[in-house]
Amino acid sequence: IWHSNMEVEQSYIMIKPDGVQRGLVGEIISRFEKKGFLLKGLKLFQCSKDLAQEHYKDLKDKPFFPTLIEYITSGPVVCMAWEGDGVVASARKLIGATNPLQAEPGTIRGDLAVQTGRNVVHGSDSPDNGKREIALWFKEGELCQWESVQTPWLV
Ligand code: FUP
Repeated sequence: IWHSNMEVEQSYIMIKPDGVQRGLVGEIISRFEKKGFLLKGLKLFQCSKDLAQEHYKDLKDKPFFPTLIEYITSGPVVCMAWEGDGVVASARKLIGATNPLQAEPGTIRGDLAVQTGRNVVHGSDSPDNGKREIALWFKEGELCQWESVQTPWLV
């Protein structure tokens, strides 16, 4: 199966400061690895208020927006670009509902989190937002073009 890289779906997945500080980085990354998506970008990163505000711009009128920005900028986050057919919707299933108390057991939030405002991980909500967020959080040259040797088993 051939497809140009531009057409392959990508999701921006981010381990939020609570996930980093609680030592959940390996646990969270491994769920996406085991599922079989392809890791194209990865970094530990302290983000600015401006970047956090741009990332969450659709929520800027919500009452929780200032708290959300404070939370996301409170410490380093792990930025990831994951690739694969259907990765955006699948990652959201792996992540679980926004409110961790409503997230199913077996999902990241269902297993590892309690509060909406401390829900350990972000995942893009559409392929277009995946593109937008990856462009926002990664500079040119930070993403790697590679193919996993597992790929023939997984597609
Ligand atoms: P999600 O796509 O699951 O990350 O959820 P949203 O885009 O709706 O919300 C983004 C973030 O805003 C959530 F991860 C946590 C925060 N939030 C609150 O703090 N309170 C709310 O009532 C809703 C969202």
